[in-house]
Amino acid sequence: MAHLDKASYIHSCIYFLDCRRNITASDVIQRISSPNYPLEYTPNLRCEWNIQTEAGYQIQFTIGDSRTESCCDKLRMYEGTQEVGEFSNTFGSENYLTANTSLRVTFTSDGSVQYKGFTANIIRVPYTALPTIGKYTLYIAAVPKLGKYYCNS
Ligand SMILES: [Ca+2]
Repeated sequence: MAHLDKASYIHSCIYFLDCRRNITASDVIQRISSPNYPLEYTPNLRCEWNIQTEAGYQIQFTIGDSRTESCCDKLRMYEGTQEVGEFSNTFGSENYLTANTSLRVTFTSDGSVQYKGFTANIIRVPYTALPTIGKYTLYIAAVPKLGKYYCNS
């Protein structure tokens, strides 16, 4: 991966289109990962997974053994327009439960330095109301630290 000629760039453009997927979370675990995992992903990736489940369920997203270039290659998670997680460098074993029925996951890489990337398991779980204190609903945030609570206002 040290040297890229024009042909390699053309190939990565094709890959760019191939790594967008729609997933319906079910009772069976589904696994997603960066292209080639656990071998090096390719440069210039713009991958996206749109995960849905039906009403009455939440999506459980569990990240496995992962490594990316800390500055420039990132796994991000969104609920609607709100970013709920961002990971790079060495990570894994994070567990995120959505507040709603959809989750968008992106993986992006820049033009140089690749590692093995990320892997994650997806399953749906029956919806459980989040705990509340007064008018605040508690969310368990995926970042920056597991087990830390943030309140919406
Ligand atoms: Ca990179």
